[in-house]
Amino acid sequence: MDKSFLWGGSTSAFQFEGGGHEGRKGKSIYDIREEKTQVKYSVTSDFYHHYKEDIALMAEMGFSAFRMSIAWTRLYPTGVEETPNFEGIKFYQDVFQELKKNKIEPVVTLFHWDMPQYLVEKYDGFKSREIITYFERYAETCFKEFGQYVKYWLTLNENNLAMMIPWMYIKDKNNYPKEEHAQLAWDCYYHSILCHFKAVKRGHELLPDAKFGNMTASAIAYPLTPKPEDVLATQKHNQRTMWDDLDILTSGEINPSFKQRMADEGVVINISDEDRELMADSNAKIDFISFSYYFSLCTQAAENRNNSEAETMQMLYQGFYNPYLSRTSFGWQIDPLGIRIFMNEAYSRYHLPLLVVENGIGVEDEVLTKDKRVHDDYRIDYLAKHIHQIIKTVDEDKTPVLGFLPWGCIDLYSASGNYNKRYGFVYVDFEDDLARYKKDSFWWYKKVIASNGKELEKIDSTDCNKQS
Ligand code: BGP
Repeated sequence: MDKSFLWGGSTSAFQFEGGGHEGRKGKSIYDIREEKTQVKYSVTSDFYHHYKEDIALMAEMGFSAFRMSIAWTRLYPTGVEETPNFEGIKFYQDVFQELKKNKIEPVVTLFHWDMPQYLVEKYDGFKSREIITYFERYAETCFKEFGQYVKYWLTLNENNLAMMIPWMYIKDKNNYPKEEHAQLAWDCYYHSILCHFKAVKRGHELLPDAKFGNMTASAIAYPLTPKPEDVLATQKHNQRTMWDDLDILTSGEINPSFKQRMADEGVVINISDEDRELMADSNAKIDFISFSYYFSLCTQAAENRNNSEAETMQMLYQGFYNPYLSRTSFGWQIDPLGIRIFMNEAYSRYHLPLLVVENGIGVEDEVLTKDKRVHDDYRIDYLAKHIHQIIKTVDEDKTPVLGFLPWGCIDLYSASGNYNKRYGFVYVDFEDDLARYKKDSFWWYKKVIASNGKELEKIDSTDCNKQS
């Protein structure tokens, strides 16, 4: 493994940052959710007030990179202001300076789902083309204000899902008749990718030395059986869920099968000459592919299905369980080889380096012992197996991988399980003043990083006691 490999962890603003009522931050869709559900998105792990302590913990583990997102509403409280909010800029500059001081490279996502609520109310988020101007203004501010600190930028988190769950960023899909949902999905997705292209183009113009990537949710599907119909169904599934989006982002064009799918669904595509020009612009092309990977799944052709119904995994993938794999308590299949299979296929398709920006095992009700320890062997086991396959991808398959930034390195709010579902190397006590405690995996990951991935074996927890 190259010495420049980035070791670290990953978070997002709406799940980790908190400080929701401070620094003149505006409301995002999650702040509205807080009003309805009492889930404290305005607090979460409170990185806003704990960032120095958290960065020190990252530095202690040996992180060379940290992925975080900017809250759009911290810079533009409603999204439409002419000038950015100085307090918001100052907060992120302080964070980036602290990271630099600790020799940690920030990897920054521009949009991790926290759409300004004002833009939802006024324009229905990405449903409207108007949003592109505001997103471009916001992205440009980020590049100008933070460009001196940030080399790696990601545009939109898991944007291939925008086609599958477009209602994430709009007020209510039920405001549209069912027969318009396919068009709605396309409108939201199309405007979001125009935001992506605009940001990458402007970013390359303003910051010629920086690198720009997308963020793909990868969940590679295997055929449930070797029946050719199942293999074809799987190929189409992967095309629809992952490659269609990456084809557009890398080539600047919608591939013919995607166009056909939209025509079949009655979707009308209006792509202006200006849009075409933007998407084809070499400055608007990504430099690397970043992705999340948690599990794989199996698919099967409809005609081969008997009684067994497909299950919904991670809220949206319709799939079958693989009889050769075990699962997490949340039903996510544990498949370390899957990350290697995904990366090799993505590289052979697009010839771009890969960056792992999410991976890990989410666990409910983790036990904090009386002496404030968490014996998370399951996490060490899960991550060790995935890192082992990433190393093989680089060393044996010769697929370039820039780094490994597992999800929720310090406990944060889950997107699907509130704060009961934890991923971190550091335990955050949400019940007791948000105190931070090092889990066994903290010491293990520190060794992994120090050995550049060579020492993956589990460490004895008595060892952890000695080191604390
Ligand atoms: C990804 C999201 C993250 C994170 C992660 C884990 O899809 O980008 O924001 O939430 O999944 O999912 P969960 O929190 O549901 O366990």
